[in-house]
Amino acid sequence: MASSDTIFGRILSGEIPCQEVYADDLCLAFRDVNPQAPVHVLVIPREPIAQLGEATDEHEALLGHLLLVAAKVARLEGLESWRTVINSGADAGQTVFHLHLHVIGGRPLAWPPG
Ligand code: IU
Repeated sequence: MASSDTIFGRILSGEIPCQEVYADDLCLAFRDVNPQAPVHVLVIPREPIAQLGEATDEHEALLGHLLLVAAKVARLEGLESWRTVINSGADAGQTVFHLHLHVIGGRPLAWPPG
């Protein structure tokens, strides 16, 4: 499936609404519909990259930007500690094949994840 055909592509096009937290020319951040913590925000690039494992050298600046936006979202949400997770591939738990960074916080987080 092309990444632009995923539910996140439909959120980016405005076809499906979301609870937006932050947006700029390169990305969108919105609340996860099934939050795993008091704060659970997804940061997605507007460019439809299916998963981190498919990113290339030309995405270097974009990937750096997404990390900085994750930190910005954490600040906007008032988090001092948080976790950013990228699941790449089905066995890692990826279910939506449009690259996304989870920003999870607002409660103590255990390690390692399952
Ligand atoms: P994952 O890393 O691919 O497993 O994360 C996908 C996330 O997308 C997961 O936390 C879902 O709850 C979330 N999500 C969403 O926020 N809105 C949706 O319409 C769908 C999934 I489908």
